[in-house]
Amino acid sequence: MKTKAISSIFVLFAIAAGMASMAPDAFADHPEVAITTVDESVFSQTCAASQGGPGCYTPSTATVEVGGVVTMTNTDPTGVHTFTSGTVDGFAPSPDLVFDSSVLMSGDTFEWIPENAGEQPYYCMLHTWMIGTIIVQEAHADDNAAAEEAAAAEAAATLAAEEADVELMVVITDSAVMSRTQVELELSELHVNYDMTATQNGEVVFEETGLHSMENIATHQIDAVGSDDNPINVKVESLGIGAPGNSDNWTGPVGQVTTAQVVPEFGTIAMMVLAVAIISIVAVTAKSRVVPRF
Ligand SMILES: [Cu+2]
Repeated sequence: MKTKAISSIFVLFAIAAGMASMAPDAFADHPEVAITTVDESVFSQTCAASQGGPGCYTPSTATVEVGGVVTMTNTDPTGVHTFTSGTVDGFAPSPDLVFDSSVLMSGDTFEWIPENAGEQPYYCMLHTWMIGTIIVQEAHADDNAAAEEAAAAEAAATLAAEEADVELMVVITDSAVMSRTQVELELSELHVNYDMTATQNGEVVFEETGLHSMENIATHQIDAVGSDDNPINVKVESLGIGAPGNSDNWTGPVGQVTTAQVVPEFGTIAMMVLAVAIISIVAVTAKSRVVPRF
């Protein structure tokens, strides 16, 4: 449990450090920007932010001005990629039709000239773990007055986003299935990212970080069964709400902890097994009665 808390603090530091390093960049002069693909991202997902990587496009967050040129090049020698505007939920892409390079062979380039300021997400149609963001700013954002204005607008937007922040409710229920426990999380929001830990007698019986639930219900199997004497303690810690791997854009509470003590009732399957077992015992007892005793 202690380790968990410490690692969450590290995550917070990492996010804060990431934001700090991005801030000065956001107001620099970017009439044009070049984006490339990470080598071997065709078959390796290790570049993906959701896997702890730096992102499968370089840079994964690029900044450009309205009217500037974004040059997108497939520099990955091992295969084909696309730069397609829109978002990906898990493996389901939602193109927004702002731009689409279509399939780029290795070495091919596609250009896009943004017309409107704002954040433009994009992904690879062929490898949905490849996602990136282009931040389009009003031209002359390097001008001091404009930069201050932009900073003020961003601060206001951040405040508005915080005020509009969704509340997250997590309900933990469970049932014993054979010799395992099925924990069901009922989440008040879609696309919740979270860590889940379960301990029994102080021992960790389940620990997974960076989980994502697209639905309002998520189920997890724990290789242990709780009892009144030996309950399982389940802890769910929210990391934010949003598409996996895109933690910069996540909303909602970070570090909200929901705990539950799990002492499962027998699940349906366990009941059936128990019933069959009782019937067999009765049958065996009945049979053994017929066996003549000497
Ligand atoms: Cu790709």
